[in-house]
Amino acid sequence: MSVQRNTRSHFRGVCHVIAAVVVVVGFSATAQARNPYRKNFFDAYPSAVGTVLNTVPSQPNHCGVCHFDFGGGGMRNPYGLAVEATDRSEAAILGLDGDDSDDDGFTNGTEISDVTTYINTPTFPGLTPAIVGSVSNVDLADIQDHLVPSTGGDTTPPSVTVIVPNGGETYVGNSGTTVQWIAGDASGIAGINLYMSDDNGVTFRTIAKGLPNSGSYTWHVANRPTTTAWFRVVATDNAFNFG
Ligand SMILES: [Ca+2]
Ligand SMILES: [Ca+2]
Repeated sequence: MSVQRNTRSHFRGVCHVIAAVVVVVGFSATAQARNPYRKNFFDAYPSAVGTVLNTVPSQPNHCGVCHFDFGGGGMRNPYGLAVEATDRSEAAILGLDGDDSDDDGFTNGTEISDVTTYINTPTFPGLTPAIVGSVSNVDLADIQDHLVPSTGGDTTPPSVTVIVPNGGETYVGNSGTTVQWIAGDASGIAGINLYMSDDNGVTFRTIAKGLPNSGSYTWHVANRPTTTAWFRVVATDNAFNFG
């Protein structure tokens, strides 16, 4: 199929995240073992008590500071892994204050307790827009504005340039091809979503979501012959603007 240059900049896609239902055997024993560490966290950061880190409408008194499953148990997020590697005492938790466990550019302490600089404090020290799709047993709307600190000053969408394909290419179905883009933003790029249309831009299908801004991706082209295909790259910045 041939691919036309996509010059549209507005965002059409809607995030659909399918939350996995995880059955945890022996949950009550896990919960009992977990409570002291949860208490240690809020003793270390008393300003976080009563905030989104403590409780959200869809999962009151959740365990989402450390676990992808907000109900508790299962795989830890990057901050949870860092806590797990210590003795999980209040002092040990405070010892992680200067680390950036989730690698979003802000230290754990800044995310949890800097209420003067940012408008959405606290943010989750173990979650970023790129990995928030891994959470379960919570309504994403409860937490999506609390992933990365924001000053609220950036209303400018990211700049995105599609490099390959940029028009006229022919791809063979059921084979892999490398697509490339360049995206940038003053607040930093939180994630990249890729879409394609095989009906001249009327509807778009998702190719991939939540990719790092690496500039390239191997797209396995579906075997749906068309001469009116479009390729779209959507970047999200850390202030939640789309471009
Ligand atoms: Ca961080
Ligand atoms: Ca974060």
